[in-house]
Amino acid sequence: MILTEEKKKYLEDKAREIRRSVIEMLVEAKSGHTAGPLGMADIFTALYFGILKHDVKKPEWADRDRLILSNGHICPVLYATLAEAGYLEKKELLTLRKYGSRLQGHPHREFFPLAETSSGPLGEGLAQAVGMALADRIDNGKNSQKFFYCLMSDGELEEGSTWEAVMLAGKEKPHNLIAIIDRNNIQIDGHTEEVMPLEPLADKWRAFNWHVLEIDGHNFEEIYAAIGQAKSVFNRPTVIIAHTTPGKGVLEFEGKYEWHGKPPTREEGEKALKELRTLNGRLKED
Ligand SMILES: Cc1ncc(C[n+]2csc(CCOP(=O)(O)OP(=O)(O)O)c2C)c(N)n1
Ligand SMILES: [Mg+2]
Repeated sequence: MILTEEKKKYLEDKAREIRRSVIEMLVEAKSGHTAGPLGMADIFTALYFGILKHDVKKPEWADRDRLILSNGHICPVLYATLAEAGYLEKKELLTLRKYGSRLQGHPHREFFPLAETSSGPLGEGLAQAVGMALADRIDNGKNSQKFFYCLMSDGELEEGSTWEAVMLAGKEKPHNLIAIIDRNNIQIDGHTEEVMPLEPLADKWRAFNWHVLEIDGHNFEEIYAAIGQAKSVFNRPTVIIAHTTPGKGVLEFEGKYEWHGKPPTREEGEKALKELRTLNGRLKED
């Protein structure tokens, strides 16, 4: 996977569009989460526009890579990315959280099969991903062509069930499992290190026999390099601790846990959309 300057600019533009969609959806829904979706937009962009093996014409392709979203509340970024990639019409995004919409506030696989799992209750996704990777080992053995990416948050590392899954994967060592943690240091009502300290986080995963990488989750070069490294390790699962800024891209929202579960008002949204036109220093005309 090579990241050229041209591809980097392409990803930056996509990420900006995705952030804009997230804002528009949340304003329209009048409820939902702002910090996590904006903070993870670069990683979702890199995954869907450069890393994941997927095909918009064959969403159910058996050999597609699987993205398991454990922290379901950040699903606006999943929906916006899928729309950007052509899986759904952008206008459908504006039905987020509306009665009868398949775009629920937490993904529901029964209504929306593009989500590989239903999520919302935290601390479950890694166990599901480990199970999927081990089932794939039974089905395909060494011939497996796919990777399982589990996206999870730092807040849900405060759940005991997560560590059971970490322990099982440390034992069974599915090499095609890659966990990516949104290490944004916030959870619902405070900073993780105040609510329930997680550090030394990398050491904890290492102690459970995982291959551990730490990156800046807004740097496409680092995201690409980490995934490349993860794929080249054949005897263990990898965790990528991605340091991110919650609310990334809109100064007013950045770094504040208060934006964990609150949507922008229409006024705040309009201001944010203007600001996002100039993200990465390159003006984008509406
Ligand atoms: C099992 C469970 N307990 C509690 C909640 C309520 N809850 C929703 S989001 C959240 C905060 C989790 O922290 P994190 O995912 O890191 O938040 P973010 O960084 O996205 O703001 C909590 C406690 C939940 N969804 N599931
Ligand atoms: Mg968090």
